[in-house]
Amino acid sequence: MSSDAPPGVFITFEGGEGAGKSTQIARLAEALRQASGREVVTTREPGGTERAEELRAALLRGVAKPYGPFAEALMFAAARIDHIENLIRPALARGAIVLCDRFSDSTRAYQGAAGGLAPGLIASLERVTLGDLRPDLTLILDLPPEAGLARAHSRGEGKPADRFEAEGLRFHERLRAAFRAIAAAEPERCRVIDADPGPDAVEARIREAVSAWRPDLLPQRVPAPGEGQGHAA
Ligand code: T5A
Repeated sequence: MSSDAPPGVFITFEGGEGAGKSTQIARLAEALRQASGREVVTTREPGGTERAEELRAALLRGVAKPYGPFAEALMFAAARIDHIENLIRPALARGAIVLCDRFSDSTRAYQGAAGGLAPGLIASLERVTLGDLRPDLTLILDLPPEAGLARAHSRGEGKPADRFEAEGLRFHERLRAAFRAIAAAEPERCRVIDADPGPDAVEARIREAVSAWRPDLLPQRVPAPGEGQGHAA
């Protein structure tokens, strides 16, 4: 970290397919820029750097699928290592707020809980890939998988489903349970956000969660005079 930079802040967004992460990251980034005046970097996994984006394209085409979940997890890890070293750590060292669309919890949920890799193996891989880096806050966007898949399909405009969207409903139900279990196991780091309502309502819930966590980054919204108060009889 440069001597006068504030400590960087690392926030990850997680959840099933089509949960609304990209939509909400853009909104939170704008709110944080305005409220804190700090540099806000938005990025995603797999991807975020040129080399990791190349791996992303291969992963979403299903190139690693025939090799099994362990090989697939290694390929996600390879993309993550490049992303951490070349984008995330430098941004945090500059004092930026980094908002990342998916991170290591996705490996736990997709390749671990839903893909069948043993938790010990996932934990070892996480240790060597992340080193001492951990998200400061993880927002888990939670909604029934049918709703998320319908959103992802409607946005796809006739494009075929990618490697993971094409998995059956049971797979997506296991994912949802896995993300909820991660939140229950690490309540200090994780907040579950109901992602079922419209984008404005979800945004309000996310702002509330971030404000409660770090009011210095995003102050609580001051209610207008009379707003939220009951009427006198
Ligand atoms: N993966 C990833 C692993 O298996 N292991 C790993 O370690 C990692 C890092 C990435 C895939 O890789 C897997 C998981 C994924 O399958 P992706 O395309 O990035 O692929 O997949 P998603 O992260 O699921 O991205 P999506 O774009 O599909 O979903 P988002 O970002 O959650 O949703 P968003 O914001 O794009 O919204 C989807 C549609 O819904 C609308 C939007 O306008 C959009 O059309 N929408 C809403 N509609 C109604 N109400 C709301 N509240 C809405 N919010 C958004």
